[in-house]
Amino acid sequence: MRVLVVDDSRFVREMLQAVLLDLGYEVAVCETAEEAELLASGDWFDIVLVDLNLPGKSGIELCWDLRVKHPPGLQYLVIMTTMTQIATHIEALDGGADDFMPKPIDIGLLRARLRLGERLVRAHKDMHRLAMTDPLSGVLNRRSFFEQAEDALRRRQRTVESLAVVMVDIDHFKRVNDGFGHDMGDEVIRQVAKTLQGAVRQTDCIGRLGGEEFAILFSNTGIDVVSLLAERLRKRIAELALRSEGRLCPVTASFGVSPVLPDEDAIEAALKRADSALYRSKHEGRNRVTV
Ligand code: GH3
Ligand code: MG
Ligand code: MG
Ligand code: MG
Repeated sequence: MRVLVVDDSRFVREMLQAVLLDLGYEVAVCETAEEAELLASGDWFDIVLVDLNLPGKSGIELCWDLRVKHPPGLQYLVIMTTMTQIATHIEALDGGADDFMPKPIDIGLLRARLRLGERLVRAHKDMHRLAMTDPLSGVLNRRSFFEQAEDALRRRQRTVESLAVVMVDIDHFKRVNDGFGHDMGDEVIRQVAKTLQGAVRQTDCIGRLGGEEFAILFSNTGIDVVSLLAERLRKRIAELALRSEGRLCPVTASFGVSPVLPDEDAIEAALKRADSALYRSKHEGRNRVTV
């Protein structure tokens, strides 16, 4: 867990930093809301401890801005203040803080707040992961594949970074279901997904777009290399040798590959081209890669 401390008092910063490091947190400290926003724009912080009175933008305004600008994750934001009026506490909570902590800081109370923050952040991360993942195969579901692809396209530096998509469709999958049963069909989907996942980098995203159909977005990889990778994946899938009650269940998949062109800011057109290439793979006899 990463914690950010924002306080214009050097004493408070140093004290909190020492306590938090001692508790095993990764810690960053700064003096102003403006510095905090700069840090938060480059790094993710799970818990932010913010002094109410800061020079310039106030602690409450900072909480609000952190909330608005970093919507998908959950940050546990705590306002620290010497003010004891209920009205200040209400203002802090309504302004985007999750909690407040009286100053001078009581270490026992701080630790309890941190435990609460960790519980909330963990629960949110678990939910987020569940919402993103296809439960059968463990890869991204259709919605989050498109979301992540969109992010990757937005982030890319068009002049230097090449992106490419690969569509994968299991061949004659109906025969698997019909000949070996639906459970074996599910197992084939899982094994194919595992094979795909085992052979690509963390930065590439894999999604299950439909029944027995997957898409992979390769970042920073030229089309020639992606074609070779697809060929390697094709081979690995054909070599799976899955058995059901002693009977060998043949599994192959067809692939279609397309670059994402430098002027494209959405992934749909590239997926469509990859799908046409996949269609040619099917047409020409399946178990092959077409670019
Ligand atoms: P082709 O080589 O042309 O792709 O033939 P195919 O039989 O794989 O093609 P088709 O798309 O017609 O069939 C896909 C089948 O996948 C139909 C559907 O019943 C089955 N299916 C879809 N989702 C699941 C799933 O989650 N589990 C299982 N076991 N079967 C599924
Ligand atoms: Mg202050
Ligand atoms: Mg199929
Ligand atoms: Mg299909």
